[in-house]
This record gives sequence, C-alpha cells and structure tokens, in this order.
Amino acid sequence: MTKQFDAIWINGVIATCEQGYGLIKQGGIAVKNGKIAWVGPMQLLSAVPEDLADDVYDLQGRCVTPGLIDCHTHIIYAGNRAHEFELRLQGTSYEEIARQGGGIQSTVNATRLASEDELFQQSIIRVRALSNSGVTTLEIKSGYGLDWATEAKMLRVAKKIEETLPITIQRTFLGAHIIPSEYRGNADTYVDLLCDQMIPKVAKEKLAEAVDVFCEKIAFNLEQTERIFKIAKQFGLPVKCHAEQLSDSGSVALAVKYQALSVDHLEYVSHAGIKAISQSGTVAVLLPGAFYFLRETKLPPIDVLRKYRVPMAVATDSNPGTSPILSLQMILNMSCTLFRLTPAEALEGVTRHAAKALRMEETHGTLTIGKVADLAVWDVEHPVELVYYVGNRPLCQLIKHGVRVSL
Ligand code: DI6
Ligand code: FE
Repeated sequence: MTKQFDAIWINGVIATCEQGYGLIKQGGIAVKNGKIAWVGPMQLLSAVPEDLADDVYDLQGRCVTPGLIDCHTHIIYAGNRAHEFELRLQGTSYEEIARQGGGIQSTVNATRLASEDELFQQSIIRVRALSNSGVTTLEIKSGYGLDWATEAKMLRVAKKIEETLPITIQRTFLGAHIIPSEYRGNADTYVDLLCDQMIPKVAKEKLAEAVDVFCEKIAFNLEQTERIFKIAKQFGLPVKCHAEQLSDSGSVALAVKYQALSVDHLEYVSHAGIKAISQSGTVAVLLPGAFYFLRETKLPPIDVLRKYRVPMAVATDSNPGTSPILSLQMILNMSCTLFRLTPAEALEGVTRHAAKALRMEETHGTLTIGKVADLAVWDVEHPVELVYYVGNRPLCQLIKHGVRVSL
C-alpha cells in the first residue's frame, strides 16, 4: 500500500523561517512528490512514523531549515584576482585599480579567453562549496563577458552547473557590469548594443530570468541605467540593480520605479531611497562580504531599513574582486557582527527574503506545506548556531525536491 508520505524526519528542531526562526521544538517534517506535505509538532503526527512513510529519519534533536538561498553571486569567472588583493592591502583603492584597467576588466579578459569547459570546471568547484554550506538555490550573474559570445557562454555554463549539481539556478544578465575597454569613451554605443541586440537575444533565447545593472561612477550612469531597465521590461525581464554601493547616485529610486526585484549593496542609500523601497515590493539585498573585503567603513543604514520594514536579504556576492567568499554561513555571521542584524533576521535573509528577491517566494524560502521540499539538516540544536560559528561545517543532510543528495 502506498503510504501517505515519501519520507519523514522526526524528533527535530524545525526552523520554518515563516516569521523569524519560526521554531517548532520537538517537531517533524514530511515530504511527498518533492513537496512539503506536513510540518508540525511530533505530538500532532497522525500515526507512528513507520506507517506514514517508508523512509523515516530520526533527527535526534538536530535542526532543519529551508535549503539556503544565495540570491546574489558572480560565481562564474576564470582566473582570480589575488594579486589585486595584495595591491589593495598596500593602499591602492578598488576604484583606482579599475581605472588602471584591472578590476572587473581583468576578469573579463580571463573569462573571454577561457573555453566553455574550462569556465565550467573552474566555476563548478565554487558552486559545490556553496552547496556544501547548505545552499539549494543560487542566483548567478553574467557580466564577465561584455560581448555576446562570452556573456552567452557564461549563461550556458550556469545552466550546465544546474544540470550537474542538486541546485536550482536563477540566471541574471549583467551585460551592464562595466563599460568594456573597447568602448571606453564610447559608453553609449555599448549601451546601444545592450539594448538593441543583447537584451532582446537573452529574452528570445531564454538565457536569463532577470537583468541587472551596476549603476555607479565606475560603471553606468542613471540615464544609461534607465535605458537598460526600459528595454528589459519591454522584453518581459524583471530588473535588479547594484545600487549605492560606492556612492549615492539615486539608483535605488530609479530601480523601484521599474519594480526592481531587488536593490543590492546599499551602503550609501539615502533616507528617501529607503522610503521608496518600503513603498514597493522590492527587496534590499545586503552584501557584508564585499563590505568586509573592501574594508568599507560606511555601513548600510540597517536601522532605517528596519524601521521602514523593508525585507532584507543577505547574500555572498561571491566574486573574484570584492567578495571571494564561498560560504553562506560565513555571510550569516558577518551580517550580524558587521551589519548588526539579529541572527533571526540573518536567517530570514538567506531563506524567506532571499526567495522574494528571486521572485520564488510562492515556492521556496520557508518550510510551509505545499512548497518545494528543499531542506537542510544541521548538526546543531538551535539555528542561532548556524550564525554563531565561523569555519565549521555543521551541514549533515541536504534534501533537494524531497530527495536526499550526497554531500
Ligand atoms: N559590485 C560588486 O561588488 C561586484 N560587481 C559589482 O557590480 C564586483 C565584481 C568584481 O570586482 O569582479
Ligand atoms: Fe555584486
């Protein structure tokens, strides 16, 4: 006889993340056909677990959370920028290095030269590391090609990684990362290329689910950003924005005007900018890894974001220049120690709010009946321990679409 569930986890601490931790002590969770079919306190279970499912796992007090969601990464690239790290430690700034032709452009050069297979091999190692920190959904941006062939190559590699690992990948077209060196002094011509050719092709070939722009002095100005947003929306692609990372340019208000899924970084966001976010459905994505690695001192105004009840997601921003970080747990810790989030806010930032930043809140991000059964089981007694430790690896099971995957 077929049983009510495919599998059930019993006797654990269930952090549903529906609001704060959403804790159920002495709880259980069951899955059927890849979806969450039951979650609740053990005493409400309708029968003995063995009668309900063939696969019964006794958690013995361990903690279950939703599979973590990293909603902002640039994890596909060739080479690395360790030598620029040395330069910055000697006093050269990130912007200075960019002006000298290093920075993002040097990763663009390396990524253009790499074959598709080389790019895949180098990148999948990093995605695997993130997966081992409990990540089951990941956003990956292009943006190290800045020509059609390489941008498309990056997006194909992202797809191939999704087909290889137990991870759901959302792809974002970031052709507007910087002005590539061959268009320097001719930025608007590059924006023409993005608007007239690349974005329409991304939409037609379904290579990405969203379009992002780095709106900054060293990248694209407000006017150029707006042109790109307009075209993206015309082609049915939602937008997001690297906004107010190094200066306050007004990019947040612009992104909100175009119903951005998220505005990311926000170190320099103004009060008016935060008010605008609060009146929209846009998520604020905080990236403490870049803050840490750039040794930035200007904190994003967390208190004001909190006051206006803006949903705050947290992500790695994993990239070779400003955040070579491959652990979302490390980021949970930084978001509390550096940005002063509460541990519960941090956890919501990599579950519920991160799902919303990817427009996946209907199906992912909380342990709720009917949602996709992407779960992480941790060898800890309380979810605060995920935020507290630095450098340990407490993940003991990862469940993707209701099925246990090997770590
Ligand atoms: N902001 C960032 O922090 C990354 N991109 C961006 O627009 C940095 C990417 C890099 O330096 O390679
Ligand atoms: Fe970024």
